[in-house]
This record gives sequence, C-alpha cells and structure tokens, in this order.
Amino acid sequence: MSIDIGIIGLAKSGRTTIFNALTRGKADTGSYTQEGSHIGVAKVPEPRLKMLADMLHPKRVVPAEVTYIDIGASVTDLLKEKAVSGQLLTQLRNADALINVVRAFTDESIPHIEGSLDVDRDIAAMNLELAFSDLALLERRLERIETSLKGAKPPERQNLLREQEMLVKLKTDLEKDVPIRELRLTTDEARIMANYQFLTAKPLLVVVNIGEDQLPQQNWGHIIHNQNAVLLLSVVN
Ligand SMILES: Nc1nc2c(ncn2[C@@H]2O[C@H](COP(=O)(O)OP(=O)(O)OP(=O)(O)O)[C@@H](O)[C@H]2O)c(=O)[nH]1
Ligand SMILES: [Mg+2]
Repeated sequence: MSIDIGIIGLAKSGRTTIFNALTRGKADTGSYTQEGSHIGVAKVPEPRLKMLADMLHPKRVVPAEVTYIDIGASVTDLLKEKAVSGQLLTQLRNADALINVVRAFTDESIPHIEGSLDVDRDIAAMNLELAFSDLALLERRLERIETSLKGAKPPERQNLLREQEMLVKLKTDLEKDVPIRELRLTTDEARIMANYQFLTAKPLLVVVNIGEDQLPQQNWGHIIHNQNAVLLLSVVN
C-alpha cells in the first residue's frame, strides 16, 4: 500500500526542509527550482506488522509506504499555471493528500516572499489557489458537457445532465470558498467526483513551520480553531 502526499506552500516556506525531515532525505534546500520536484519514500513504522510476521512467517514483509512529493515551485497562480508547470500540476492532482507548509519562523536573512509574515494570510491564499484551480477544471468540464449534450442520445444524455447538475452545485460552493472536502456528497455524487482530481477534495494538513523559539510565545489557538488539521512543526537541522 502506498499513498502519495504533495507538499505545497509559498516559496521559502520550508517545504524542502520538511520534506527532508519526513523522508530523511538530503534534497537541496537552497535554490528555487522551476522544474522537477523532489520525490521521497518513507516506510510507515507499524509494530503490528512485525508481530504478524513473527506469527505467520510470510516470505516477504512490505510495510506501508508514503511517497512525499516536494513540488519544486511556489504553488501560487495555479490557475494561470504561471508558477506551476503542467507536469507539476499533474503531480499535485495525482496526490492522495496535500500538506500546505506555511512559514511562521522569523529569519532576517530569508526574505518572506510576500514581504511580511502572516500565517493566516498565507493559509487563505493557498486555499484560494486550490479553489481557483478546481474552478478552472470545473469550467473546462462544463464546457465539454455542453458540447457533448448537443448530440447525446437518451441514456448518455441523462448521465451528462446529472454530472452537469452536480458540477454546477460544486461550482456554487467553491465560489463561496467552501472546499469540496467539506461538502456532504451523496454516494452518487461521490462516484462521479472520483473521476476528477479536485485539489480541494483532497485531505489537507496545514503545517505551520515555526522556529524553535516560537512555540511557547505565540498564540496559535485561532489558527488551530479555524483549520481542520494543523500541525505546528519546528524542524531542527
Ligand atoms: N530560521 C529558520 N530557517 C528555516 C526554517 N525552516 C526552513 N528554514 C530555512 O529557510 C530557507 C527555505 O527553506 P526551504 O526548506 O528550502 O523552503 P522551500 O519552501 O523548499 O523553498 P524553495 O523551494 O526554495 O522555494 C532555507 O534556508 C531553510 O534552511 C526554520 O524553522 N527556521
Ligand atoms: Mg524547496
């Protein structure tokens, strides 16, 4: 079993540092790479696996794996696909879950890409990018449905109309800033949805990259309160 997790975030937020910590890798944290991303596999330690292996003596024991993908570019302007090349976007769309790394550490020698430190702003900006990207995908699909409907015969026509209805509903929610993962879909809707790779449908963990010194001083309560899943992380090099 393997799951793929895409690590996203603004430039210089600490994605590669966290990728290295997760995969015990040594990827270069220095430069901003437009092309290519770091890919690393971590085996998930599972004590019960050893217990089972001792009992059953299988020929091979394969622990579950998590593949982390450190997207090489700043994941902004997804919609315009300016910062993210088509290939990187595909990697993101193929991921099972996303980690959004947000910078909270202070370091004068590393300028913040947005000019100032603001964790809430950066979380919101990334959520907006993901929603924009999904809206673009949605609109492309709706256009194609419109075209297909012109020549469609009854059974296919019904399916197309149902899909269209669902996509229009999703669109309304996305435009209201509701990510797809928060919607309650019917089984039928979930089945249609599985054909897409919407970014806001994926589980999302927000990792707030704090400096070692910041945990006791700051009030992170409101961020933890506002997000579904947050991890405050301090990676010591
Ligand atoms: N002081 C401090 N520096 C950090 C921390 N986390 C990362 N850095 C530094 O910040 C810089 C950027 O970190 P990276 O891990 O390369 O961040 P990134 O998001 O992968 O950056 P790019 O891929 O270059 O856009 C590096 O020089 C890191 O050593 C931290 O918690 N505290
Ligand atoms: Mg990096």
